[in-house]
Amino acid sequence: MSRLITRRRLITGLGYTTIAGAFGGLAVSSDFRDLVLKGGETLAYNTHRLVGRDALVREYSEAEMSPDFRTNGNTSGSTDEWKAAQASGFADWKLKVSGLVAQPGQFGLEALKSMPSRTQITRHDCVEGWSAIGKWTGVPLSALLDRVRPNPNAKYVVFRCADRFGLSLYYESIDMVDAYHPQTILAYGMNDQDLPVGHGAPIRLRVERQLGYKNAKYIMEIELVESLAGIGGGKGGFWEDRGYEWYAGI
Ligand SMILES: Nc1nc2c(c(=O)[nH]1)N[C@H]1C(S)=C(S)[C@@H](COP(=O)(O)O)O[C@H]1N2
Ligand SMILES: [Mo]
Repeated sequence: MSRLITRRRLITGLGYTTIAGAFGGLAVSSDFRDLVLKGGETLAYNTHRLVGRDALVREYSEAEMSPDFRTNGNTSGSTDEWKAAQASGFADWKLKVSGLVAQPGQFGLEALKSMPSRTQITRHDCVEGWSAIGKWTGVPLSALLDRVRPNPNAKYVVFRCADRFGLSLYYESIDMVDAYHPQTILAYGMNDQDLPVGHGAPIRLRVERQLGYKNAKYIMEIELVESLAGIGGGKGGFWEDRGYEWYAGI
């Protein structure tokens, strides 16, 4: 088991830090890049499931929190629906939950806040090479799923967001193992405040065993599906459809 972990660390480090950095300045064949990144993807995925479906990532102390947690990607929602909700302080915003569930529903912020909550101080790692430690408060996704009761054939949770790149709204997906992981939360708070607009208000995903781009901001709808084939370009996320790996394990 320890050899597995060591290899995982090695390859993860190579895949996301050294190699990613080297790509900035070097022309490396895309076949080689795919080999390294896909190798890391498979290994991290298998390790997270073999070593422990519920293995927790490290949590930090208040003293270790980053004084500045930068924003990245879009820093605001852009749909009319999101803008109208923001204008009302998200008082009339509702998260829709649909797809392969026994009890589809809509949940306002107060409803989400009345469910069990979890606060965690974790490190966010962006594929572009920066990290920051922040405190997140939200409802465990497992608690919300318990309310809507996924059908046995539900295999992925898809997140649909309110911000666009070009014509496409941002979207992401995770599997049921990460969906029920204890540190996977829909965060409505950051660093003891309401989640700021730049960081994804009113709610964003924290899926702590994966890289930054999996942590969808500006979530409007959650859909449970059996296959990712019908979502966007079929690879399970906005960046995945543009070449990033779907399982972005850290
Ligand atoms: N909806 C949405 N979610 C998103 C993004 C985005 O542009 N739109 N960017 C991703 C990327 S690449 C990162 S690193 C983090 C940035 O989160 P932050 O703005 O809170 O730092 O959000 C991720 N989730
Ligand atoms: Mo990122």
